[in-house]
Amino acid sequence: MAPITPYSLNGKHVFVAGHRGMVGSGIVRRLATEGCTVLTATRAELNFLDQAAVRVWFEANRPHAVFLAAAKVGGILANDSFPADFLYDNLMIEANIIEAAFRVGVEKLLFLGSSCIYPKLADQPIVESALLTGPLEPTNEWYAVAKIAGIKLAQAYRRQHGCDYISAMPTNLYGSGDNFDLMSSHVIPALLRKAHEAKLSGAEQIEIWGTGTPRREFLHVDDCADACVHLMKTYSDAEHVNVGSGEDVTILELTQMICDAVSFKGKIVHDLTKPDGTPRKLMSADKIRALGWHPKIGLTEGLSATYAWFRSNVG
Ligand code: GFB
Repeated sequence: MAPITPYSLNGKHVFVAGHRGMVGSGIVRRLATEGCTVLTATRAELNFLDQAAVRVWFEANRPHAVFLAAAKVGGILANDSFPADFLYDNLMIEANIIEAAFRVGVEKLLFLGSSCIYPKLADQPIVESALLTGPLEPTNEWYAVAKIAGIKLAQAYRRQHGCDYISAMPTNLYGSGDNFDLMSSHVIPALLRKAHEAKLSGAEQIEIWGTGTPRREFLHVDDCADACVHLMKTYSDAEHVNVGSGEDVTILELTQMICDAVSFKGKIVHDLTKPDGTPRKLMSADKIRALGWHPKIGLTEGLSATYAWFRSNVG
């Protein structure tokens, strides 16, 4: 690993691309204590798919640092149903922002990817060097290919132009600001909503997708935001860094924890017409731990906090 090059955010203008999303809003909250000026742009103000507009925005605002948290995201069904959107939108967003950042001399940029970049059957826990060693999980290969391209863009600008661009690969994230729409969401918001609505209506059961046997690793968005700021300040190298808790649960175990958080006591049944996705994707947390970071919010605590947020803001 290259020697650490500390990068201070104090006094800097820091652009959070995607500040209305779950991760972007978490990063904005986390930056409040860093002494920096946070720059944001709503979709109405700046369309990241529009290369010319992105260049104009960067020339006008000239940020020192960029968190690239803007992306088209969704759960397993959304990924499987809209492959063109997931590939095209994510390629354009990252290419436009990275090139515009280079043109105005951004000092440091952190690109956010996803654990689905790894081969479907990678050895577990998955180490960073497993990238591009095997075929991808078919339900989300389009999104994965776009995110792999983002990592490679950051590496290419580092190699050709000496840019200090780094990449973080978070595991499955959840928390305040999540998407609770049942067709497009990830598993945690979907099951929180299903259990909540079943409790309110007095239903005897909730339905989960698939067999419940896949294993997933989860991280609260506030931990992810903290990790991103930590990496921005302390990491400077070409290889991406896994951002996870280092622990996973089966979807059935997760469902039981969610039923407990919601106090829903009914049965769990399965919709086997829906996909399971990859059987397991537990990432190795060794690298980020060696960089001095570890998560602070356990899954039980995080699920309760997310349920409280859902009840105040959505349900
Ligand atoms: O969170 P999720 O949609 O994403 O699904 P992936 C995780 C697991 O939960 C799958 C099961 O095995 C689902 O079949 N599951 C059970 C449910 N019930 C439900 C439900 O009601 N809704 C949902 N959504 N799932 C995504 C990728 O994969 O993970 C993206 O498609 C991205 O590219 C993201 O990487 C983090 O973990 O399977």
